[in-house]
Amino acid sequence: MALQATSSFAVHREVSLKDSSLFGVPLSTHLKVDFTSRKEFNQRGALKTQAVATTTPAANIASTDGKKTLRKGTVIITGASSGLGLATAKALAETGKWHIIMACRDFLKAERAAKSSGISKENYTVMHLDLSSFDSVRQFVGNFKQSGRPLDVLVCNAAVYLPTAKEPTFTADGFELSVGTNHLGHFLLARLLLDDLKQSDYPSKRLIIVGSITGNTNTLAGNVPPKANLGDMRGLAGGLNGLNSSSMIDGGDFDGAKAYKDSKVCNMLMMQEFHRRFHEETGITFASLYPGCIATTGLFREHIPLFRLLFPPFQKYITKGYVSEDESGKRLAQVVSDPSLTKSGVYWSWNNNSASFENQLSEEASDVAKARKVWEISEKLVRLA
Ligand code: NDP
Ligand code: PMR
Repeated sequence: MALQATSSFAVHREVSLKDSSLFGVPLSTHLKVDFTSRKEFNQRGALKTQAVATTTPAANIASTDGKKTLRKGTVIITGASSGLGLATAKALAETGKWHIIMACRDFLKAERAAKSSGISKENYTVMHLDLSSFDSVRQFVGNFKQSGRPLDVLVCNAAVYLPTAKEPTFTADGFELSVGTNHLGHFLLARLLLDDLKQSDYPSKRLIIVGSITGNTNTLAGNVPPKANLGDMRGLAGGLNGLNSSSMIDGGDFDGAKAYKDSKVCNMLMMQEFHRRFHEETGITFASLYPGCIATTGLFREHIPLFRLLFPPFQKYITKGYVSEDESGKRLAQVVSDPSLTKSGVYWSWNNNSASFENQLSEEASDVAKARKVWEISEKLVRLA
């Protein structure tokens, strides 16, 4: 078998919702391969790899009439098998101007998702990436590099959210799963692909890390307990392994919802630290965003059924923070390709008329010293330092 909002509710003061509960939930609580490593499955199901040599095309290609046209951009989107990532892949594919590398942990799910979204074959390639394993991240990067494709935009989008977990679970390398996947996996990926982005001759090269309102305590949503708080990062420095260190960044007891929000703070801090370290030298645009509350996605798969039933109408009719998957995909697609969104170091949000604006991050999510510290500790954890 050959396999080839937003927040019109944003408030700039602390709101205590410690004792609230909602919906009975206590609030405190792969390979279409046109690249390098051409992978096929042999009859026994094992992967074979053949090298296929390709050259990097220049950004501007002279057409037959002598006019220069822009080549297709290449964008890697992690977690493009559902939700925001898939909707973004669809929106970009529809323009005909992008080739999307769907970097996903489940090849068949991604292929099916691409097909059922109507993304045409020539516009995407599914490549295997499991962010909860550093080996997988390195293998993905190796495969991508061998493909000979340029890298114009990288979108760090994939995430897990484990709000009902009583005990922590861990990545292949022994880090608490939410921070290990959402932050550390993406941190390693982005660091390993930075040179490829740097080498791109595309008019605007970008590294986008998806953030969220719930990691920002300068908003009402960010004040729903448990609140994000990295503390002095003793748990992160200890390796988040739950053995000789806490599984939580701040050293506290495990709380899945907080671990997710903390991971989003790390995502937003890392976008800014990349900007400070590399924007001037490389010309890469670093950006984050809150796409709106996409209450119907797979992100909430681990939540209790009642929450999944009531969360969409609650966001639609009460907070009015709800956004459809299609609309969120258009928003992220803008951050990927809109010529007016080239400013670096920005956290984008959209108002109720779906107009983008530069949003303000919370004090912690914009703390320069914390960003440096998260960077330095994370470098050690992913074994880059
Ligand atoms: P989904 O669950 O629909 O999408 C998450 C994606 O991440 C899936 O494709 C999933 O793969 C993938 N993923 C999870 N773990 C891994 C892993 N170990 N390796 C590779 N891929 C993995 O959720 P959303 O679309 O809602 O979330 C996308 C982003 O949007 C996240 O960063 C989230 O924090 C952010 N966000 C979401 C909001 C919302 O309201 N939904 C609001 C604000 C931000 P698989 O399909 O195999 O499970
Ligand atoms: Mg929240 C003011 C508006 C607002 C917005 C825009 C969101 C977004 N939420 C808001 C308000 C509230 N929420 C209020 C007032 C409550 C308490 C009644 C509330 C509760 C709540 C819960 C229990 N909200 C949640 C949860 C989740 O489990 C979600 C979460 O925190 O995931 C980490 C969530 C979210 N609310 C949002 C958004 C965007 C989320 C989910 C996702 C995310 O940050 O990725």
